[in-house]
Amino acid sequence: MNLGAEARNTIGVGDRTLGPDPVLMGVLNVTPDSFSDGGDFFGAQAAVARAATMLDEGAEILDVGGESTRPGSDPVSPEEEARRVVPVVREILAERPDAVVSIDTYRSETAEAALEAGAHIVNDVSALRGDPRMAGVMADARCPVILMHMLGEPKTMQRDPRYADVVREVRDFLAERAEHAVAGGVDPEKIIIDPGIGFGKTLDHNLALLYRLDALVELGFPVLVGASRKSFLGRITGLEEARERVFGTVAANVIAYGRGATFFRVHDVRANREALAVAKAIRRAW
Ligand code: PMM
Repeated sequence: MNLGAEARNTIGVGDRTLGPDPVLMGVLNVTPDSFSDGGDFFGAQAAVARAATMLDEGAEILDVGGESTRPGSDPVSPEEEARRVVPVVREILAERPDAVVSIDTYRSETAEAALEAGAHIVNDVSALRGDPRMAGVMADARCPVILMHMLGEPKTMQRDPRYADVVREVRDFLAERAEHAVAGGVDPEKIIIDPGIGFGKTLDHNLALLYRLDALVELGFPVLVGASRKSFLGRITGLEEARERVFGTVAANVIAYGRGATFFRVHDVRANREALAVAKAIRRAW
């Protein structure tokens, strides 16, 4: 699907427009087992404090997730997921009414509950495959939706992932999922696409996708990249501790921006904001 002759790099959220300048989405995992913040922010109060810090550091979106999708992780029940995220969404918006909140879920019930609590965007790592009701919920809510590529499922996705041509397959998948969303009533102008760094991909697959991100941009949807602290960066730098992978994250995001990405899902907001501000200034000067 190619909906516009030009690459699009903005998205409307209510009466606001996000992009074309780099937009940082701060990660707020409300889980006891998420790989990179290790449960530090489990509990609504700690999560809200972390959200405020990320907003102050320059995050434009907060991505609230209640189920870890790290490789090898097990799903939680829908009830438990909603119990974790809904109070956090509500509390963030009570304290910071101008915040833009996305909900990281593939379940329509969780998405509905979070939207009801004030969330603005749905971040669906299954690209509407996880729940047949999701497209309809998105269409009714008229909210932006992030469609991410994943090969397999979190429990097993890192067991020998294979592609004949990873860039072409990820691009074709995202084009097909966008068509599915639009057929289900989702406004094409509300779709963001994401190559799903680390989701059923080897180191080489991740590198190819970051380097050839322009092939996704050509589909005509804004592109989000979630490279932050991921294990492929540890493979390159030798850093086993996820929280130490900040410099590698920044490098990946600056390259991705140069290749046309607009949205960056990150844990370390300030480092990425400063680096992307410099990258933006250089692009403008050219
Ligand atoms: N990565 C994770 C979770 N959700 N959502 C999108 N759209 N893109 C991603 O790359 C992505 C995501 C896993 O990382 P985490 O455990 O650090 O949140």
